[in-house]
Amino acid sequence: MDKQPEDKQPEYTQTENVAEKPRKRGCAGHCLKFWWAYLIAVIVIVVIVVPVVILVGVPKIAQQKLDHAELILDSIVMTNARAQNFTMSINTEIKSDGKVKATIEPFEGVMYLEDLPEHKPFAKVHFPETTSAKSQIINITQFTMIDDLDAFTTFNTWLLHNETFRVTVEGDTKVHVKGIARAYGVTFKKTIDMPGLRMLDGTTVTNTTVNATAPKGQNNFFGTVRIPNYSKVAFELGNTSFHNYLLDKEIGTVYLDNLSLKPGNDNVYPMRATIDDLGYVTGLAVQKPYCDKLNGVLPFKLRGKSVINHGESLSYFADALASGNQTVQIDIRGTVKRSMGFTLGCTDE
Ligand SMILES: *[C@@H]1O[C@H](CO)[C@@H](O)[C@H](O)[C@H]1NC(C)=O
Ligand SMILES: *[C@@H]1O[C@H](CO)[C@@H](O)[C@H](O)[C@H]1NC(C)=O
Ligand SMILES: *[C@@H]1O[C@H](CO)[C@@H](O)[C@H](O)[C@H]1NC(C)=O
Ligand SMILES: *[C@@H]1O[C@H](CO)[C@@H](O)[C@H](O)[C@H]1NC(C)=O
Ligand SMILES: *[C@@H]1O[C@H](CO)[C@@H](O)[C@H](O)[C@H]1NC(C)=O
Ligand SMILES: *[C@@H]1O[C@H](CO)[C@@H](O)[C@H](O)[C@H]1NC(C)=O
Ligand SMILES: *[C@@H]1O[C@H](CO)[C@@H](O)[C@H](O)[C@H]1NC(C)=O
Ligand SMILES: *[C@@H]1O[C@H](CO)[C@@H](O)[C@H](O)[C@H]1NC(C)=O
Ligand SMILES: CC(=O)N[C@H]1CO[C@H](CO)[C@@H](O)[C@@H]1O
Repeated sequence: MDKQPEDKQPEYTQTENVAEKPRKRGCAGHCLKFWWAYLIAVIVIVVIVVPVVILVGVPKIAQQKLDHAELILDSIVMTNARAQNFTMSINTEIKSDGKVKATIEPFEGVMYLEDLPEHKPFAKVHFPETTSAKSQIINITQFTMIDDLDAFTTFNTWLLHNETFRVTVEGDTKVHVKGIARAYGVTFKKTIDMPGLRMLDGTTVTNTTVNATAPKGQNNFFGTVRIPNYSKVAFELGNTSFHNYLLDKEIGTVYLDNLSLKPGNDNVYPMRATIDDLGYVTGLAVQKPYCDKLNGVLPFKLRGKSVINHGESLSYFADALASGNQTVQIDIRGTVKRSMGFTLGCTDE
């Protein structure tokens, strides 16, 4: 077996040594003689190879190009929040290498939390027709039904709790490659890293006043709340209330009316609260270490209680807000001083 190629090689070299002209002449004669063989070869290429490329190669490339494209989330805005539906605006950018000219048919994509194994969709997004341009901005505003309340509540909970989390957008569509009449089925699947609200960390309550003469059950504590939003999601919650704790004891309810949160630091709302036992609060403020080391500042905790928007209870926000506590430091000594004009000291003094 080894010898055969060695034997053949000189033969081949010989034919190569023959001058170019005779070879051409040979070909002309040969081509004329075997024109039918060439015709068959061309037909075979057209009938078999081209369809194979079109049916197998192009769709593979189309899917690959789509897989390599990048989906960038600019913002999500949730408005008109109702118990079972809301309006979602989702602004995205799709980036690709732009090398294949193609259009992608409009399609419906589902959104789910990548890191939960069930991959239960919490929303559907209607993508318009897109192209394979290098960069394109896709801003979608759509009415959105909440088909799976549990999944949507879990999404809101993750959004509230996490620093970042992953959301996947997935849908089947068809791609039209320029110059080919056929449309190819492809899957659009992109996972994006979404910054979350970090449990509203950094929330501050300032400008606080207390009304010690307000009757029981009425608002007796007021202030200004500033809530940072580290996420890219803006949402309208509505009239919200929170359980208010001081050292594990529930002391009353905090209300933030017409609350909506947009990305950034600019979420400033008047706060009102009904504190059932003001004596407990001031009593603690005059005890060590609060009265000395902490200058009369007390750690209050807030946990979501209800979210009412245009008369409808939004459980998907309320349950998310109820799933964790946010601690806020409130200057009780300053509050009393501002409202009543005297300074709380330490009981020991
Ligand atoms: C959206 O929700 C509201 C309130 O729950 C309801 O009245 C309305 O019919 C819903 N819209 C659609 C299109 O389902
Ligand atoms: C899409 O939304 C972005 C903000 O996310 C905005 O800057 C841009 O102007 C919008 N483009 C269109 C075409 O609406
Ligand atoms: C996001 O937060 C939820 C609720 O606290 C937690 O169960 C989940 O593991 C977090 N996911 C990530 C990716 O951090
Ligand atoms: C302080 O609170 C009062 C009501 O208690 C409000 O009228 C005022 O605008 C607040 N000031 C700031 C700077 O938030
Ligand atoms: C405190 O509450 C009482 C009863 O609601 C009210 O009459 C009074 O004006 C309030 N005081 C202040 C300073 O707001
Ligand atoms: C919130 O804090 C209160 C009081 O300390 C505690 O009873 C409750 O279990 C906490 N809830 C969560 C979800 O952490
Ligand atoms: C809340 O918004 C509604 C209109 O959306 C308005 O009528 C109402 O006065 C607002 N309430 C507060 C406390 O800002
Ligand atoms: C919040 O409550 C006030 C008073 O009841 C009401 O006027 C307002 O419309 C409510 N806001 C929303 C967003 O439902
Ligand atoms: C997108 C955006 O504005 N994010 C902001 C959310 O809030 C935090 C804290 O206030 C800011 O640092 C982010 O820049």
